[in-house]
Amino acid sequence: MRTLVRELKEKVGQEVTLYLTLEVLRDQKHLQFILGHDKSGTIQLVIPKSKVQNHEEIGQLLTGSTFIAQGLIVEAKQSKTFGLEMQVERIEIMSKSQAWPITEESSIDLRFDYRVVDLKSAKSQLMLKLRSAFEAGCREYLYSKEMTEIHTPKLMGTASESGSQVFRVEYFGSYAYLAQSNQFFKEAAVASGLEGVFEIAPVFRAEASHSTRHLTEFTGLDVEFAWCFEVHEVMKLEEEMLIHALSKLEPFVEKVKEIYGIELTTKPTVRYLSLDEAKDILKEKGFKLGKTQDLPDEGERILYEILGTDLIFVHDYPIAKRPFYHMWDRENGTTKSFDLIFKGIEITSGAIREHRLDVVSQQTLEKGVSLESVSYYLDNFKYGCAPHGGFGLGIERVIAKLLGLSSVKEASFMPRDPDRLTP
Ligand code: AMO
Repeated sequence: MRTLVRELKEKVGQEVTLYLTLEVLRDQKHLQFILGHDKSGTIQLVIPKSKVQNHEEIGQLLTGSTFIAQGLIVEAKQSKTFGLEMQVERIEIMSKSQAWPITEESSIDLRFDYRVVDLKSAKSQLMLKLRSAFEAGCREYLYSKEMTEIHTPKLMGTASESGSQVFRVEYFGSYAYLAQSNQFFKEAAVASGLEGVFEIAPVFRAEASHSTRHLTEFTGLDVEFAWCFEVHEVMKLEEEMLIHALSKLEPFVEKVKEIYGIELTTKPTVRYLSLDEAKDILKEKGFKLGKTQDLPDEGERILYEILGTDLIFVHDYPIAKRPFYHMWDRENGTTKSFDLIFKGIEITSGAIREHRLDVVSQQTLEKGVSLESVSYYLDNFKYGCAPHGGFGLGIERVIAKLLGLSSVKEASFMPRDPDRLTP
């Protein structure tokens, strides 16, 4: 029966079986020392050559090799693995690793070429676990709001948001498009009568960008819910979701400090600003933006530098900068929309949507989009749809900022960018 490393404190004086991966091996005249780990911790093994027949084969093992070890757990004050070690009686080798082609110091490109090895590093392991816990925290909050998780198609007959940034793939003698957003579908789910829905799924963007904030495939957390009327209701829900999810990362604080050398944000500070207010703050620092201008990436970063607030909700973007499906406020020339900036980078766009067929049709035309090209989307509103709003969040951007990663690519399991489709 398998014992986990974290259970060994209760096993002193007992024979146990461990399933391990080799970290380091030291081969001496009469003894071999191995540091091996499982998912729960690392333990030192001592192998007396006189007792273990296959010690020569063991001596050839390299980092990453996997094996099953049987032996006695004993106290050993000098052992760095919490004062315990195993006196090995038997080792059964499961797989022999070749020499690793990368180290933590290798270039980011080489590390991505060998992502399968890079994922074995303590940094990658922690990133993957933290990411999973963050998503679980968001899910937990959204379920508590009685929302339903949905899974929408990623193959589409037409481009989901706009003609650019879309991947076209061959589809039985014709073409299909990879979804750049689940906007149409999540609103269809609300129109169906589900009052709150969410999805955590891949989003495809054919952006020929080599920046540190863009992937061609990222993971979107999309939320949409009925019976909300003002953009503050949408922002509040997202704020609560993030505060809940980040608080759930508390158990990672120490490990993140040890492995990444940074303080993990589990209690973020929050601020709300209209876009005009944000521009005024930037103006004081000599960063001038016109009335209908958006915040450029640089502006987001500087705003964070000035305010020092983790989560900055910026609302009321001009009609000129927002799509036809947002609710417009014609009097002010703005939309009931927002962006959320986390530690200097946009992680979310959201809005109250226009649910009235005549109004959304008019806005579609004013944006120069033909009604025909969005006829399926407009069907959402032809047969009755409650007022609603929602947002889309990029998971990799959140994780990259939480861990101080150099690029969103490092927060992706196997990143996809204009130059990378493998491994
Ligand atoms: P938007 O296009 O702003 O909004 O996307 C939402 C969020 O997704 C993330 N994101 C990206 N992450 C990595 N690589 C990319 N290329 C990339 N592009 C976007 C960002 C961004 O804030 N339908 C709307 C959402 C809504 O209104 O509900 C939408 O897709 O974090």
